[in-house]
Amino acid sequence: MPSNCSTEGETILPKTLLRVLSGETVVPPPIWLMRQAGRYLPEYRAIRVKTANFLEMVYTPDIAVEVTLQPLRRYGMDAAILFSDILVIPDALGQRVAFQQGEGPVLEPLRSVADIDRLSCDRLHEHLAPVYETVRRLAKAMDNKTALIGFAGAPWTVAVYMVEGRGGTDHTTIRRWAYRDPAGFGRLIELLIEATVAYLSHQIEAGAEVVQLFDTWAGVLSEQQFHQWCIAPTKAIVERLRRNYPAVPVIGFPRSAGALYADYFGNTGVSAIGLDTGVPLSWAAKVLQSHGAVQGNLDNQLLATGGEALDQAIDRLLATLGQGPFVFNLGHGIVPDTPPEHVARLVERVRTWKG
Ligand code: 1CP
Repeated sequence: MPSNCSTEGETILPKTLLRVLSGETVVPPPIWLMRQAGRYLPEYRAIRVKTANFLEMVYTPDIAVEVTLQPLRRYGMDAAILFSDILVIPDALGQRVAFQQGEGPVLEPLRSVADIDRLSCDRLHEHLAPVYETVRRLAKAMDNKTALIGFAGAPWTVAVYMVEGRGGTDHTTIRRWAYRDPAGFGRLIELLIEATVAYLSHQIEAGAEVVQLFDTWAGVLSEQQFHQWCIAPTKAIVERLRRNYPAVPVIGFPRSAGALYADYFGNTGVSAIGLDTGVPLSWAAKVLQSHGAVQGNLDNQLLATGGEALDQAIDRLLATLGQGPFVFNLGHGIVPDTPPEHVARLVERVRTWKG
């Protein structure tokens, strides 16, 4: 439980991110950015070229700790996010995952219930031990202002990669499977719920103070499928985490869910919600912020572009959402050609906002 800890007459306030996630309004709001570690930073690229592949970075605690801390050194963000990937779960369940240089992930696609039944949680923690070690080291490295965020992909989004075999598809195979054989497909979602609860619980035990569930492909689902494959599994994960870790906030990010954002916030039990770039700000302030904290949603392409339009968008976001519990972030991850100076300018502008 984040609390005021008094030591020798000095009061240490809880970290701003934790205050906001518990429903408080903080001026200026805390800021961190999705993909704040990554290829837009020259110091990341310097390490990346020396490593055989991306997963080796993730499974080597020395490297994963270093790249997690790089954006904190440059910008002093209010949170660190564990350097890992949502696809370590299929990898740990026994499905082969590869990342080729300059390309996205490639997986051997699941196409039948028999394929699902070949996967198992048996070696999950053994496989993910290096990630837990990274979290333990990061927890020790945090100062008293910076929160440590752990994460996982939400079941639907992880299933998209497991069934489609790669990113960038129109999700035809998985959506048709889910319609044709909901019981069979549901076994994959059940397995992912199990694995995700186990994985996030270990991250929390290792020192993660907040967890985020990335449902990047939530927006391709129809209303009925959204309830079945996005809201219900998320609710199951949140309930099970809450039972053991009632004080650890969960941020949900059902990207591109449109008006279904309201159903998601009302039904999953998440503490806070990540907004994609398309969510209208005044609607979010009125409909979503009354449920709890909101996080987002500056356009990552505007951050890459910079200039006056960037400043104006930052100010508009602060003016509209900064009056309530708000975490400044992007609507999706930083793109690799973003000039690092633009990020510095953004952080400075948010930090000097007076409300
Ligand atoms: O080439 C490289 O250096 C690898 C690029 C990269 C990075 C830096 C990948 C491959 N993953 C990551 C790290 C990562 N992934 C983090 C680290 C923490 C941080 O934000 O700094 C996080 C939280 C993720 C989560 C992730 N991975 C998501 C959900 C969020 C989102 O961006 O939508 C998804 C969908 C992935 C899959 C993935 N991993 C990597 C790529 C290029 C992709 C996307 C594939 C696609 O669909 O095109």
